[in-house]
Amino acid sequence: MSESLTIALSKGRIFKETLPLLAHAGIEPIDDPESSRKLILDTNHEAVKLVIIRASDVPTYVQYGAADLGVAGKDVLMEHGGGGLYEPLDLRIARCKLMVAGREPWSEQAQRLRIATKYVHSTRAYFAAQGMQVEVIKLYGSMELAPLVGLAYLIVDVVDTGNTLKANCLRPLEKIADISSRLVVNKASMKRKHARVQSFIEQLGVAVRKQEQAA
Ligand code: PRT
Ligand code: MG
Repeated sequence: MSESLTIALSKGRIFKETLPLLAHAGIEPIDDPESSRKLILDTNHEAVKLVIIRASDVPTYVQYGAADLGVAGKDVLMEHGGGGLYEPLDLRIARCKLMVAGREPWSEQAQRLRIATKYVHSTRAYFAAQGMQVEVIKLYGSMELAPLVGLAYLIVDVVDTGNTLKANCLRPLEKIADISSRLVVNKASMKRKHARVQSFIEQLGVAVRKQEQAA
C-alpha cells in the first residue's frame, strides 16, 4: 500500500499543462475534468486523487491540508501570501506577466489614482513601493472593462498575448512580475509523508527540465 496523495488543481490551462508533468511522474487521471462533473478525480493510482477547484482556492486547500499538494499561479500565491505552504518547484507552465495596463501612462502627480483589479494585495504593494497611495477597486473578472466605463484609470491583470488588452483599447504599461505556476506543498504533509512527497517533487522536477530542454 503506497501512501495517499491528494493534489489540488484548477480546470483549464493549469490542468492541461500539468497533465504531461503528472504523466511523467506516472500519474494519469481516469476522468476528464472538462467533461466530468466530479470534483474528485481518480487516477491510475488508487492512493492518488486529484481535486478540481477554482485557481484562487488552491493555496487555501493546501494550506489547510485538504490537499497535500497543489499547482497554483505565482499571481495567486502572491495574493494569498504563502502562509502554511512550501513552494519547492517552479513548473514553468501557464506563463504570463502581471501588468499594470491602461489607456495611457499615469502621471506621478496623480492624486489617488484608481486601479481596478482582482490582485488587491500585489497592486497596493507595487504602488506603495513607488511611494504612491492608490485607491484599489476589487473586481472578480473582466478588469479590462473598468477603464472603458470610467470605473478606474488603470487595471492590474495577468497578460499573455496582450490581445485582450488590445481588443479593449488598452496598453500594457508596467510589468509587476513574471508569472508561472508553482508546485505548493502543505507543511505537515511534507513532514508526515516526506519520502512520498519528496519523490513526487523530484519526478516533477525531472519532467520540468525535460520539457524545458525540448522547448
Ligand atoms: O477562471 P477562474 O476565475 O476560475 O480563475 P482564473 O482566471 O484565475 O483561472 P485560469 O485557469 O484562467 O488561470 C489560472 C492561472 O493561469 C492564472 O492564475 C495565471 O497564473 C495563469 N495564466 C497564464 C493566465 C493567463 N496566462 C491569461 N492569459 N490567467 C489568465 N489569463 C487571462 C488574462 O487575464 C486575460 O484576461 O486570459 C485573458 C487573455 O490573455 P491574453 O493576454 O492572451 O489576451
Ligand atoms: Mg480565467
